[in-house]
Amino acid sequence: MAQTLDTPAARRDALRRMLLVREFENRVRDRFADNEIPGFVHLSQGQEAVAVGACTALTDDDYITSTHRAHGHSLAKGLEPDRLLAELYGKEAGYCGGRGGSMHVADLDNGMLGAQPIVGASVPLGTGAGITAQLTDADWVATVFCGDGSVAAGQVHEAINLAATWHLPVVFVVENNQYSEGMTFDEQHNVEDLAEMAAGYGIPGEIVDGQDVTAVYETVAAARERALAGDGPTFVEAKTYRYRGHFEGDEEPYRTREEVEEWEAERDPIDLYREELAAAGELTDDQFEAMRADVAETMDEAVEFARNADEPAPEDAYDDVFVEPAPEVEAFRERMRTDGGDGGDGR
Ligand SMILES: Cc1ncc(C[n+]2csc(CCOP(=O)(O)OP(=O)(O)O)c2C)c(N)n1
Repeated sequence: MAQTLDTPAARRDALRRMLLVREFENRVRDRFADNEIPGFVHLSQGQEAVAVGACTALTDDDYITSTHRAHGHSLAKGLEPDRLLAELYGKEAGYCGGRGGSMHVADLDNGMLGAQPIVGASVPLGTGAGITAQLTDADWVATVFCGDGSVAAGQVHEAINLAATWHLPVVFVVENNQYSEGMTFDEQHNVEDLAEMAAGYGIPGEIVDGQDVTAVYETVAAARERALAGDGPTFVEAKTYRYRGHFEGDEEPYRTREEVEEWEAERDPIDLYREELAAAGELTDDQFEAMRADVAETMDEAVEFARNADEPAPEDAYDDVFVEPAPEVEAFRERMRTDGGDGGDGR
């Protein structure tokens, strides 16, 4: 069963999940600045309503694929903050045993097929999942998260075109946060709305306010129904904004501080939803403060967990790098050898 936003409790829960993403990334920002977290981190603060709105429309059986900016999607899909943070710390208790870090986290148990640091790579991965769903008559869909910059990559068009032509059960959610690394949207695209491109694939293109969790939820829920009904994919463009630099340490020469502050003051997805619930009489100040304290406590515990978790053992470095070929693969190779082919091993 998908979650909903149909009751006051469900709506408060969505607000809490947005707060959790925000606070998770506050901790990542600070701990990374203190050199506790290795590698690179890309924060999605400002974009919480897209992750939470979209994943609220999904069931536990649905799959998502994600990008280098994956913390929000992961938490919204159900990954626990302590094990996700442990992954960023490179610890054995992390979802990938500490081998993936922020940009490669995956957890099949929660339907998270993986963060993809190669720009655009989340899209063919999601289309591939859609092929699996179609071939197995599954009752789940694949939801792809990708950025506006990725839509300039060739593999994205190939994958969306294939999904459209084969009517695969996929929902493409393009998070248009208006920048791709150091480039503005206009420097990279010759259209005003990416959703216009959907016409070229022959699928619906929806534009949604990515700061409005309800709007994202409703749009993705409808796209999911469409996909499940066999009517194929939808291209959803969520207009949003990221508050932090492209990566932590980015000097952001491509935009002004005033622009960032204006979005934070006027279009913050958490403030907007909090105000909406308060106006509807569904959330008091005390309830909100209790929620914030609860999230802070969860994150205090997650930081302690990640800090104190064990490092992976050096002798395990090659674990999970190579897989034993499945019996079908061996049978296929044997057949190729017998038939005079290359056996599938490239020789
Ligand atoms: C194929 C490839 N080219 C370039 C990069 C470097 N790079 C990483 S993220 C990024 C920008 C992506 O922009 P967008 O898709 O809009 O996502 P956002 O960072 O805005 O969330 C670039 C150019 C990369 N990782 N992979």
